[in-house]
Amino acid sequence: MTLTDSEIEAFVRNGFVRVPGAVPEETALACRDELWRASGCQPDDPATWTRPVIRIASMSTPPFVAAARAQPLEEAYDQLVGPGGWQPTAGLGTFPLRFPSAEDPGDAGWHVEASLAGDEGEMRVSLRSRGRALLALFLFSEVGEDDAPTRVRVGSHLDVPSLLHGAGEAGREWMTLCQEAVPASAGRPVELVTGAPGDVYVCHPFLVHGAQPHRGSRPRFMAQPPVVPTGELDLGTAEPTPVARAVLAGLGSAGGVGKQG
Ligand SMILES: O=C(O)CCC(=O)C(=O)O
Repeated sequence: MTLTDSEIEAFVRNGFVRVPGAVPEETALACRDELWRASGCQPDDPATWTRPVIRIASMSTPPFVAAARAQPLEEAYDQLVGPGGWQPTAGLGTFPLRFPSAEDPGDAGWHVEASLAGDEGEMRVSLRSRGRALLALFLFSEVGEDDAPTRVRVGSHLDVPSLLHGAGEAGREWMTLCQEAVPASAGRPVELVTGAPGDVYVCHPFLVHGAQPHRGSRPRFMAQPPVVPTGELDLGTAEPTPVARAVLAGLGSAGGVGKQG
């Protein structure tokens, strides 16, 4: 298995676990090369890096399929969400590519990820995390402290469940939830998502995180796809998954919650 018991406990406590080399380096570098081509920029010509961030929606060519299906990750998902609790994907989505720039990228605020769409198409988040089992942060370039590593608030996933409790299956509108989750987690320590191509940070769906401007010299390439669940979190079972245990811990509840959440 990919994760040790103490790594699983750290995931429950901190809201994320790093899986070094989850994707083989040659696969991660093949992904990076494809992302360069998709960006329209040249790796060896900084004059072509004219924007602080370029977002690429999704990629499903063989290296991305291989990255999404990397065995250590699938094992980690089984350990955190439960076997059969998540859906395999044929590729990866949302790549924020960040380039050295004095310009504000305009998208570096703290937030939790949205999980589901409401009746009006608006983005929402629910206590049982309908639509999102996990957030995965895949590194496709070397990322040091100056290279716009994603910032994560350690333990902030524990601050979110009480904001969702009582909101029912439809949960809450994403932006208004973030407006409360961000101040609620402001005192949490911050860690940076640094590492090597092929490292993946597997995060709790409620982890508060944010981008930042790139102050270094090497562009930062990553993906931040959801891991999509097959159902909703079971918070009433005698054996909750690690993701559900963290939600219960956030609620201060050892014995589970009622069916409506
Ligand atoms: O680019 C990053 O470091 C994180 C981006 C992010 O959190 C987002 O776009 O939702």
